[in-house]
This record gives sequence, structure tokens and C-alpha cells, in this order.
Amino acid sequence: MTRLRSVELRLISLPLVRPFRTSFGEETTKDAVLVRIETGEGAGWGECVAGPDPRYSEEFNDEVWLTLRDHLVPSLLDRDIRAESLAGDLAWARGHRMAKAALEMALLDAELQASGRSLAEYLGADKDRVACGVSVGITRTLEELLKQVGGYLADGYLRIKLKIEPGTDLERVRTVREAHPDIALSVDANAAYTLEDAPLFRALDELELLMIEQPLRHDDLLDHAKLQREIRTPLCLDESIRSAMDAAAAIELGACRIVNIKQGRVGGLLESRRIHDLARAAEVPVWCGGMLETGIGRAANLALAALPGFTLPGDTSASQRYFAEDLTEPFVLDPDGTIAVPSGPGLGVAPDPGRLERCTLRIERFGKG
Ligand code: OSB
Ligand code: MG
Repeated sequence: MTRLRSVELRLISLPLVRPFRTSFGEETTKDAVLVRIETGEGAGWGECVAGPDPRYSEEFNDEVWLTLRDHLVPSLLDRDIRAESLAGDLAWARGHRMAKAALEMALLDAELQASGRSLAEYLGADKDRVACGVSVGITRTLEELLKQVGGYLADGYLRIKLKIEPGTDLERVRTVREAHPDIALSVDANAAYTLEDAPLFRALDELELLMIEQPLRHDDLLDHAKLQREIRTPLCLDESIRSAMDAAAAIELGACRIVNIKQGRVGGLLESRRIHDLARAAEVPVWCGGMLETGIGRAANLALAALPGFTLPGDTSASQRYFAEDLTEPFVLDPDGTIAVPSGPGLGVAPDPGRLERCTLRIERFGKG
């Protein structure tokens, strides 16, 4: 147990090296709420995965800020807390998993720094490098898509994921598959389709994809189970899995054969580990998704991806795939397609003070720090 002395919230904005377009919109900057806490033992950083608008999820940055400022932080300030009981302490507040996860990340960082342990070791990692894939946004042209995919393959990425939406799907995926017959290739629809699009999924079924990610509604399991019964390609759920309970239900229903784990979407790293454990027991592969995180959230993702059940390459790409200048020391892809898992205490990284100041849009502090 340690006393929560102060919390600092910071809204940051970093330009992306290239716009990232999905079926729910286009982003040209990475805007995120960072959390820095001080406890009786030390300090820690957390990064919230929410974006500027409630598109990927209900949570968004301005709302996360108010939720933390007016509800979650006041309920914890000057109290004795521990990362392992934080979710229970915050259970009175329904939902708001991304905001809660950012607090948990900061608390884990502080606790583990104090005990000199790395997050990866604490979570139960069994490797010190993780296999990385890359998520390719929807491009304006096919040529541009082939150019980006070719570049990422030359960098060493071990799996290419193409974002798709109605109208820009089959032809693009087929073109990439024809250009690269042997690569691990997947698609992510971000919930843009319905069961009426089953003919499209049957056509994609011919292209030997590693998986089809979140084809249907974000809050659906039953239709995903129906679709999975009609096609060979494994379905992977992202948006539909918000907790270990959701993951258990999806697996039992046959709504997916692969699970994408994002710590922010499920309320934190500890819930992520529970999903990992239950999927592993059910022999369902998992992989670590991404939310275009800065080096802070990326460090947490890499630690999580080092757990034994993460058997597929994650969206844990190198810093330079996102930013000209990351907030932390950059994460670098080895030509073999892996990135080293941070091994220092806690997250093992911290933001560079100068870069942090330059990208900060707003800051607010609570408690006596
Ligand atoms: O659906 O996985 C997704 C980014 C933002 C929101 C949702 C998603 C994504 C990605 C990018 O696919 C993954 C990454 O490289 O961080
Ligand atoms: Mg996804």
C-alpha cells in the first residue's frame, strides 16, 4: 500500500508521420491524456489510449479528463492504494476503462520502480523480444498501399494488417495478396460491416488471411459467431472484448478464434493478463493491439506482448512508424522483425522533459505534489 499524493493530467499532441485512416475516420496527430502520479514510494507515468472523438470507443480525451478530474482521482487522493486492488477501488464508477487503465499503468510504474522490477517480469513475460506487425491505414490509391506495404516488409515487419471499409476491401486485399503470396496478412474492419456482407467474407476466405479483425458491430457477439461458422478464416475480436468476462463469452460462443488484447480497452494491464490466462487455457491465441501509443503506452504494450500466450505478432510497431520524434527514447525494430522488451524498473521508459513540454496542450495538477 502506498499513499496517492498527487496526480498530474496532461493533454499532449504529437504529429503522425503519415495520416492513419480507418473505417471510422482519419487521424493526423496522436492526441492523448498522460497521467503522472506521485505516491509515498515514488512517481509513475500512464498513458490513456482514448482519442479525440468517441469513434473507436465511447471514451474520448475531454471526457477522460473530466472523469479523472471530477470522479476517479478525488476518490483516490490521499488514500492508500495498490495496483492489484485499484480496479476494485474504482468499480463504483461504471465503465471508463481507458481512464482507469491509465491510472493503473501509472501506479504499476511507480510500484515496480520502487521494487526495482520490470513490468514485463511482473506480468510474467517469458521473452525479452517480441514479434511485431504493422497496421496499414486506408490509402487513397492502390499504388500507395503497395508502396507502404513494401516499405514495412523491407523494414522487417512480420505481419501486415490492412484496414478495410465497405467499398475499399476485396480488390485491395487481393492486390496485396497477389503481390506478396506468402506473407502473414490480416484485415481489420473496425466494425464496418453486417452479416449481409457475408459474401465479401466468403471471398476474403480465399485469400489465406491470418485473421479477419472485428468485422461486425462493436457490441455484438452473436452475429460474429454466426459469421465464424460460415468461414474458415479465424475471426479476431477487438472492440467487442472489454473484459475477461467478454473474452470468456466470445470464446464459448465461437464468436472468435483469436483475441486482440489492448490494455486500455479492457481496463488495464491486470485485466489484460486475466484475458491472456483464460485464452491460453482455452488454446486461443492472443496478440497485443495498439492505439498509436507514444513510447509510454508502447512500453506497456511490449511488456504485455512478452507473455507466453501472445503467439501472434502484435500492432507493437517501432516509434518511427508513428512519430518523427517519440516522447521517450524511440523503440527500434530489429531487421528480424522484433523489438526489445523494456527491462528497466517499472515501464522502463520516461518521457523526455523537453519534448514533453513542447507537445503539451493542457496540464492540471491535483493533490500536494
Ligand atoms: O482497430 O486496432 C485498431 C489504431 C487506433 C484505433 C484502433 C485500431 C488502431 C490500429 C493501429 O489498428 C495499431 C497501432 O499501430 O497502434
Ligand atoms: Mg482493431
